[in-house]
Amino acid sequence: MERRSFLKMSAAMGCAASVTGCKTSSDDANVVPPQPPVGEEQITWSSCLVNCGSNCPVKVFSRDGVITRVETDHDVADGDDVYQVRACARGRSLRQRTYAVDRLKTPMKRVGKRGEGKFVPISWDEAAKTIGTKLTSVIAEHGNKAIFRSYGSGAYYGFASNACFNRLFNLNGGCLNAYGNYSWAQQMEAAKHTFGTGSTSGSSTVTLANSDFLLGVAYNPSEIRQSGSGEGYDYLKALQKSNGLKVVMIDPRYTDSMLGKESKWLPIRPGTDAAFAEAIAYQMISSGWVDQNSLSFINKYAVGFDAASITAQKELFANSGDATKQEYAKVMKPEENYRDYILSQGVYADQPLKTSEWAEKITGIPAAQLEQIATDLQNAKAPYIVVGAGVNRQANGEQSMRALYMLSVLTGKLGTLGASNGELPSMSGMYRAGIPTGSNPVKESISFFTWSEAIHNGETMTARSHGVRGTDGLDTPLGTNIKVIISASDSSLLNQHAEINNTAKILEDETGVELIVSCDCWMTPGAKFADIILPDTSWLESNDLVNDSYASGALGYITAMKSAIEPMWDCKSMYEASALIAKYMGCEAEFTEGKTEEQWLEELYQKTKDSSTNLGVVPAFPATYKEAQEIGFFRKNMNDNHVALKSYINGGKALSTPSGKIEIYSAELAWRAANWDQELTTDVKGDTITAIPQYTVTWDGYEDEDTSTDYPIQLAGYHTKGRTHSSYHNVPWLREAVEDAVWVNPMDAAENGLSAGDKIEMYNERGSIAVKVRITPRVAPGVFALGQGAWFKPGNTVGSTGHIIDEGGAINTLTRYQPSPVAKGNPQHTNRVAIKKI
Ligand SMILES: Nc1nc2c(c(=O)[nH]1)N[C@H]1C(S)=C(S)[C@@H](COP(=O)(O)OP(=O)(O)OC[C@H]3O[C@@H](n4cnc5c(=O)[nH]c(N)nc54)[C@H](O)[C@@H]3O)O[C@H]1N2
Ligand SMILES: Nc1nc2c(c(=O)[nH]1)N[C@H]1C(S)=C(S)[C@@H](COP(=O)(O)OP(=O)(O)OC[C@H]3O[C@@H](n4cnc5c(=O)[nH]c(N)nc54)[C@H](O)[C@@H]3O)O[C@H]1N2
Ligand code: SF4
Ligand SMILES: [Mo]
Repeated sequence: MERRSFLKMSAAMGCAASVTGCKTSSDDANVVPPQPPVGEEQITWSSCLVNCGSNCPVKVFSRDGVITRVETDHDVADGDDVYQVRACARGRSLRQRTYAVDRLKTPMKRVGKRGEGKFVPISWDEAAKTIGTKLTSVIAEHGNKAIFRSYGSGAYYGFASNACFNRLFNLNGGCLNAYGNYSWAQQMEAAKHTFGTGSTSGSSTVTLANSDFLLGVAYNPSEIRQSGSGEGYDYLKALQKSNGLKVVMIDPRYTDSMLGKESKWLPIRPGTDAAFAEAIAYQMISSGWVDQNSLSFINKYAVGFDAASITAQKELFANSGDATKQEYAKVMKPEENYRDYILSQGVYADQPLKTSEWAEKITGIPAAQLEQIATDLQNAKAPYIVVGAGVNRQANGEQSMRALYMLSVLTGKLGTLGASNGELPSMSGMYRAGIPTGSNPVKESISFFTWSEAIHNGETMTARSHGVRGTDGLDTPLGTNIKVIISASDSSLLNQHAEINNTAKILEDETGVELIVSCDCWMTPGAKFADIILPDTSWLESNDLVNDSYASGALGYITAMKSAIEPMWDCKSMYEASALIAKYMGCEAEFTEGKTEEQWLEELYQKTKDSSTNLGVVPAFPATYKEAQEIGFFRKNMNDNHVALKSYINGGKALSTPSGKIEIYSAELAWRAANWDQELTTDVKGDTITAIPQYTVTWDGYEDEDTSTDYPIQLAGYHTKGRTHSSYHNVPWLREAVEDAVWVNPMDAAENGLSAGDKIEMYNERGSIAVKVRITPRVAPGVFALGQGAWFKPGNTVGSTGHIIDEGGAINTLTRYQPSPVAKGNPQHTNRVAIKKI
């Protein structure tokens, strides 16, 4: 029997035997390939396409159609220009992931209740027909806004990516758009309203070598950019090249970005970064340093430091002839300026002084240390300030990010080589042509985070209430609820979205979403909520063309992926799946343009090859895609040397803010504050919008007295080395290498009678999880820290607040669905919990 038919048959038998479909446990040992490999060894190139920002190439060894091992790139010697792109432990575990026991093997349809996880195998034809027919009827009845493709960052590069579904939708009138993202929602708004940028325009990491002071807030490139050539590598190289660089890191956890590389680690209480920034600003302003040293810079390049600058800008807007700016002018209040706020004078006279003693009580950082940072910033010739996205995933993270960005402005050193403005480092990459998606005729767009609410409230959601974009006015509702969700390479359907128990309830209700499709490779917690499951081919079974990703550091690259093995079982690529559905929507010919996958790849390769960005790649691109696959991997140093705001400060190019300047005072935010809903009940305490950045006491924050008695512990989330989000959770090697245990400071362990390895229930009003304890001084006292992304796995026990205990330990069982004030983004790092030994 041919190997492919053997696999197909064993899959069909396995699935048909029980109505529950294929095995779903993520803990079991993995399936060993059913035949011992014998033939000649083949080496092919593939790539790890998770959303970690790197897309590392991997070398796949196979014999007789069976993958035998996976290695990293080590094909060149490490030099200054080109060097190895070493995959991390995750990429190197791809064999286990490919042969995982919970691989989806055939299309399936649900037979039990939603979420119960009972499925039976069906044919691709039946699956495609069901989906195509439903899409057509929902579009006819509710319009295209009722169709939604959820986030899906699990495998989003390449030709056969979930962009194929967008192409399908756009050929049929489009779908509901989403703006923002789970990564950077709040900081993108903060950067837009400060620098007119998207939050990734900081100075290139390589320029850090020219700095004399690094202030890294929640900055953790060593763990979140683990590629051997990514941002983490650039960070290490810059530290090595630098001369006398002082490194101060602010994080509740002692991360791998420190481990001796830092001059100082100052553990901070989660969500208090704005207070941290304000105390430093207070020192710099009240001491007269700003007046003597940077005031002329601030007056020239920024608006909002004092009342006079706001009055002048107000006047300019009022006389601009631009209707929007004239509206802004009406709500601008010069008395609400930064200097008065920081010094607690004028309209802010009733506020406590923002001294370092004040901030010490809030942040947990000693007053003397805060003062030292102010002094270091003042003395630095080129202060490199960088704020990681951990801060933006906090309640009112917009305020915290803006408050921190201010420090770079106060130094007056922006535009200098070695200095940076707090944004994430800018990075460029090589160009890669992808499948054309066409344009979406639907104009309306919701915040990515509010999709779960749009299932029942889409009809009434507006710009004023939910930040809906693309409608006619502030109070024009979106007008439609979401009726179909295509969740492709996506776990935000459940595991990665906030408040899992709430999301599950919304999804279980079949009167809400009428069709949920999951296109994945594994039986994930979210896939269990699907009505139809489409099994995708995994990367090692795919031919594709991908580039580096958004944080791959100074090196750019292209991988011409070649499948090491035939697609297993009855898996089909997202391209094939979309094309089949297109057939049932009457647009197959338009979808495929009559081309095979091979022809598409050849065409996209030619476009990629001819792009001017890609000139000088090593080795040179060969003539055809097929030849490129034989070489596999191409690299080029992009020579990044961006200096934040240089073109504005040294080149006179106006910023994209309404004033064209750095906005300490944002008139647009003043307008939003006046016009958007800001119902500040105790429940959403602190979710304010203000024209200048301000520290607020938020719900579930350190100073939130309403929840601190019942839930005394602040739980900080973070992105763990053992996974990329939920991806790779089902790889036993990685579960061993990076244990899913909650970090507890020895002082808290003693206070709560906890020993290493204890199992505890962590709970709040939203849910309960069971998790192991790891005792370590690497976390701030009073703060517990848990890596996000573990798979939700409800057990049989009811927890302390009436919810079934999640034995999987998914942090989103505890997080809250509470869109942030400006971005309507995800404050998933803000959590308060209580604990109980199990
Ligand atoms: N509490 C908390 N929640 C968070 C975060 C947090 O910090 N804390 N972080 C947020 C952030 S920044 C992000 S970006 C999101 C990420 O959320 P997601 O975009 O959902 O990312 P993943 O969890 O990696 O899920 C990707 C899915 O793709 C599937 N997949 C992988 N490879 C393939 C493939 O080849 N084909 C197909 N069809 N599927 C594939 C995986 O099995 C997985 O189900 O999570 C957010 N959620
Ligand atoms: N290994 C690994 N790498 C990844 C990912 C992954 O899941 N695993 N995900 C990728 C994706 S999509 C993204 S968006 C990025 C995310 O990258 P980041 O957003 O930078 O990652 P986080 O771990 O959420 O946050 C960074 C640090 O912030 C700290 N932190 C949390 N709350 C606070 C706070 O209130 N104040 C301060 N000062 N620090 C705080 C955390 O302890 C952590 O060390 O990582 C990418 N890379
Ligand atoms: S997870 Fe990221 S760093 Fe690790 S191999 Fe994959 S792309 Fe590279
Ligand atoms: Mo992300």
